[in-house]
Amino acid sequence: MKIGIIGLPKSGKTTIFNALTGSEHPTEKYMPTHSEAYLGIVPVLDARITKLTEIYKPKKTIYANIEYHDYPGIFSTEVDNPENTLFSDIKSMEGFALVIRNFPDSELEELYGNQNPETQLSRFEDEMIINDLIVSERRIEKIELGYKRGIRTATVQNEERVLRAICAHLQDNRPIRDMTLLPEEEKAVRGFQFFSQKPMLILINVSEDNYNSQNDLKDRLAQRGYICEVIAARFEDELSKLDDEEAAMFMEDMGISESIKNRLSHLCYLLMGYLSFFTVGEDEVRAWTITKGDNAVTAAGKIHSDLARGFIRAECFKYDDLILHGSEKVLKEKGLFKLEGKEYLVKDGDIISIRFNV
Ligand SMILES: Nc1nc2c(ncn2[C@@H]2O[C@H](COP(=O)(O)OP(=O)(O)OP(=O)(O)O)[C@@H](O)[C@H]2O)c(=O)[nH]1
Ligand SMILES: [Mg+2]
Repeated sequence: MKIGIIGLPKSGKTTIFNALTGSEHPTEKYMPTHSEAYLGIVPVLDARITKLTEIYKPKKTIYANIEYHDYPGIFSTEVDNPENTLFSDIKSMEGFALVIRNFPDSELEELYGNQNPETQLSRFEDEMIINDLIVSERRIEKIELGYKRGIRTATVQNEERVLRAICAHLQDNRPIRDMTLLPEEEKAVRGFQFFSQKPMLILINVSEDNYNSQNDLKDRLAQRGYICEVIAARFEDELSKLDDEEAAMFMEDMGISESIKNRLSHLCYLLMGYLSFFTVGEDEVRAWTITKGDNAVTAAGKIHSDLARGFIRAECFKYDDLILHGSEKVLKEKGLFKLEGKEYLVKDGDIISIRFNV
């Protein structure tokens, strides 16, 4: 899963990235923003995989992971050229974590303005919307030029229709992610990788002192449909450099239940509507990521395209049942070991083995 950490300049993106990845990129206040994104791969430490490793004692354990890309501060002045390379890189992300500065710092406020969190969010949403609008309007103009030259296929007409609906929605100042697009409509415009179509979670970066006083803001954002998390970034960065025992002590003081790594992993799965299924055996215990609503063939295809092509059945049992009853043998006796067909919708925590023939 690829998540882009984005936000206005000096909102604390790199501080959060360092806390997530254990890296030590500079976060100097007066330094010009970095020109390239930092990339970090963070394993999703699913406790179920750890438990399955104890049970199966495989040669290899493979956790899922999240690729975080920490971008330089963007949308700082005006709309950039939509074809700018940084933008196209950002557009290749599956989802965004938008960092909002809500810690007091008079120097940063003087340099970058003292905008309240909701103003920062609107500013970001507006910039995304304008950008998407420019891209869709340009494409419509090109399509119209094509019509004049006699290029009028059903595919292009369909694309134009969807783009016009998108433009109307954007002109209403609403992000595309709020639109309900049919699968074929979504497919017609997928190539544009619109900013405002991507799922976006909000990270409110606060000082340690204000960590526990953000409930009103959280509620207001939740009412608007955002998933958000309060983060005392500098504190979390310091925590991530401590050993587990020491970190646990400080976390308890602050009322932080889990490491920032784990909290964000949960939120990213929730944001993207992803779930995990597992494969187990002597060789390997492994977590796989799919989208809620994916069927057994799609899940098989994640493992290998041959498994999807030659799919016969999925042998399937549930992680929770395995833990409850102790062994695959008991599950079989109790009828909790199922053979599922192509249309079976894979659930979070399913343990699957694909029968196939190619
Ligand atoms: N007090 C306080 N300062 C913070 C916090 N997070 C970041 N800062 C400070 O804000 C400044 C910028 O932090 P960065 O993490 O580099 O911010 P950024 O968003 O990556 O900045 P750019 O990439 O340049 O846009 C630094 O001086 C940090 O020390 C925080 O949680 N509390
Ligand atoms: Mg940065």
